[in-house]
Amino acid sequence: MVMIEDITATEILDSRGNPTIEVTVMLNSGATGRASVPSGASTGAYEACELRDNDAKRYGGKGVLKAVGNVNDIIRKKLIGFPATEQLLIDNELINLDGTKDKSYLGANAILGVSIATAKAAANSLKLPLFKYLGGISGCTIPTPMMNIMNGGKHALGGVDFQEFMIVPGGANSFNDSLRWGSEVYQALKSLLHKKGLATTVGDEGGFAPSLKSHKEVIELILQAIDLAGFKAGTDIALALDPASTEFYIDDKYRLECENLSLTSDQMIEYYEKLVAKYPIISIEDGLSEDDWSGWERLTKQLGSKIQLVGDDLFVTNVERINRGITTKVANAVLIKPNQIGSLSETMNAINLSHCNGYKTVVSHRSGETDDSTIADLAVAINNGQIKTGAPCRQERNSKYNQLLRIEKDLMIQAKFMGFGNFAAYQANRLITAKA
Ligand code: 2PG
Ligand code: MG
Repeated sequence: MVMIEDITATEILDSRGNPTIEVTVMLNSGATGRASVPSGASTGAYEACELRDNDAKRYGGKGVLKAVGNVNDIIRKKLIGFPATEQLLIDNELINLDGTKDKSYLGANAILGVSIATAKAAANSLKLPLFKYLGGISGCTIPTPMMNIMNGGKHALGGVDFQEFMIVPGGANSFNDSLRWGSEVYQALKSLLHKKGLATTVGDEGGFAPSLKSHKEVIELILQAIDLAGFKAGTDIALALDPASTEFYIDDKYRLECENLSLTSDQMIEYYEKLVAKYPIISIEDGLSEDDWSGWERLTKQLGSKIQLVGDDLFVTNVERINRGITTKVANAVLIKPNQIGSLSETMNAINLSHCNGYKTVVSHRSGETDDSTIADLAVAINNGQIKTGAPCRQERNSKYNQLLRIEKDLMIQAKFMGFGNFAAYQANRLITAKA
C-alpha cells in the first residue's frame, strides 16, 4: 500500500496575478502529485469558502498564507501515513478535520489542493495517467469544447453584461478537429474585429472584449467569424451562453446596462426565448440568478425541452442544491467546478447524482486559473462529454485543451468524441431545426 509521506503547500500566482495555493503530496513509493487551485470572479454565494488572509498589507488582502499554513501544519500532521489510494477516506478525514459546512476553517482551497494532489500522487505511483486512475477502463470520451471567445460581465469590465459567449464546434469528428475549428473561428474573429476598428484585447478567459452595445451584436459578430472561417453555424458550430445573471440581478430585476433594460424574470425568459428562436444556441448557463428558483422553474418549462440549461451559481457543485433542482424540475445540466465544493470525492458525488437523474454535466475551469490541467482528465474520466475552459488562447486555458489533445492521442482508437451527441437529444433536434 502506498502511504502519504509528506505534504507541502506554497503560495503561487494565478492567471489574474492573484495568489493561490499549490500543494505537493509525496508518497513512500517516491511518487509525488502536485495541484494548484483556481479562483472565480463571478463566484456563487453558496460556494465553499476560499480562505484568504485579509491582510491588506499583502496582495491587497488576497494572500493565501493561512490556507498554506493549514496544509503545512494541521492537514500534514493528520494525513501522514494515510493510504494515498483511499480518496474517499482522505477526503472525509479532511472534511471532518475542517468541521464546518462551508470549509471555512481550513479553507476549501487548502482542502481541494490536498485532495487533488493526493489523487495525482496515487496515479503517478500506479504509473497511470490521471484520467485512467479516476475513470478506469470506462473513461474514454474526450469532451466537446465550449470555447468562450467573447468575454463580458465581471471578466471584462466595460464590456457587455453577459459574461460568456461560447462556440461549440460539435460538428467535428474528433477533439483535435474540434479544437482546430474553434481556434480558426477565434482567429477569424480577431481579424474581423480588427477590420471593424474594434478592440482585440482579451478578457480573463482569453475571449475578446470589445465595447459593444448589445448582446445580439456580439452574437452576430461570432456568426460572421464562423462564416469567415468557412464553417456553418448551427451544423458545424453551435453557440452557448453564460450570462452569469446573478451578477446583474439587482433588487429583483435583471439589469442589462449595455442595452438599458431592466427586466423581470418572465421578461428575461422571453429575452432568451427570442435569442434561442433566432440563433443556433444550444446551451444557456445561469440564465437566471442563484436565488430565483421560481424563475428557474418557469425558464425550464419554457426552454428546457429545446436547449441545455446549466446551473452554475445555482447548484455550486453541491448535492443539496442539485437535489433541490431535481425535485423542483429546475435546469437540465450542472456545471462542475471542483473548487465550488472543495474536494474530489464531493465533486464525483455531484457528478453521479446529476447523471443518475438525467442531468448533463459540464466540467469547468474558473476565470482565475493556473497551468493545472486536472479538469481535462476529470472530464475524460467521467465521460460527460462537455468541458468549458475558455478561449483557445492564453496558456492557463490551453493547458487543458492541450492535455485533451494528448489524451486523445494516447487513447488512439479507444478515444470517443461525440460532438453534439453529448448534448441531449433535444439539442440534436434543435440543430436539425436550425439547419432547415
Ligand atoms: C463561470 C466561471 C467560469 P468564474 O461563471 O462559469 O467561466 O467564471 O470562475 O469567474 O466564476
Ligand atoms: Mg458560470
